[in-house]
Amino acid sequence: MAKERTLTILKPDCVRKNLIGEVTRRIQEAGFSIVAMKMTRLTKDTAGGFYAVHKERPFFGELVEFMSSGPCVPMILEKENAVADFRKLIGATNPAEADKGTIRADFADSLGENIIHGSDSVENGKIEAAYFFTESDVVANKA
Ligand code: 3AN
Repeated sequence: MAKERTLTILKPDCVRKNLIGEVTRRIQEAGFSIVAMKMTRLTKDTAGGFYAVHKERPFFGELVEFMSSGPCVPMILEKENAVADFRKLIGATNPAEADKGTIRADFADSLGENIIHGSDSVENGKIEAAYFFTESDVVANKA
């Protein structure tokens, strides 16, 4: 199977709870390679653009507030079947419905503040990665 890339964000609640290390450890233990990573803070505009598909939803304002409320840690991850395997590792959007042992089941407080993002397709992963990284930020490209 060919290698795939997915975009994750350790969200502001993950950073506030001092869980960057633990969540990153789980990601690496599950076989994902980190090929780009940084700590940054989204503006309301950038957060709104990132979640533009949810613009009409009632929770959009809350989501933008939360995602711009503090630093976050985006990463590009690489692995075979990365998109689906990563969604499995993080668990359902609502932590109350997430399988036992998933990152969201173990660490997230609520549907709105659910610790971590994972792309839902390779195509969206590329679009999302462009919010944070240029191709030259990806270590695999630097021989
Ligand atoms: P996922 O991040 O699991 O792909 P999406 O794309 O459906 O989930 O939702 C994007 C983000 O919007 C979620 N991570 C969550 O924080 C937030 N969200 C989704 N649904 C709700 C909701 N009903 N109320 C509050 N926040 C929500």
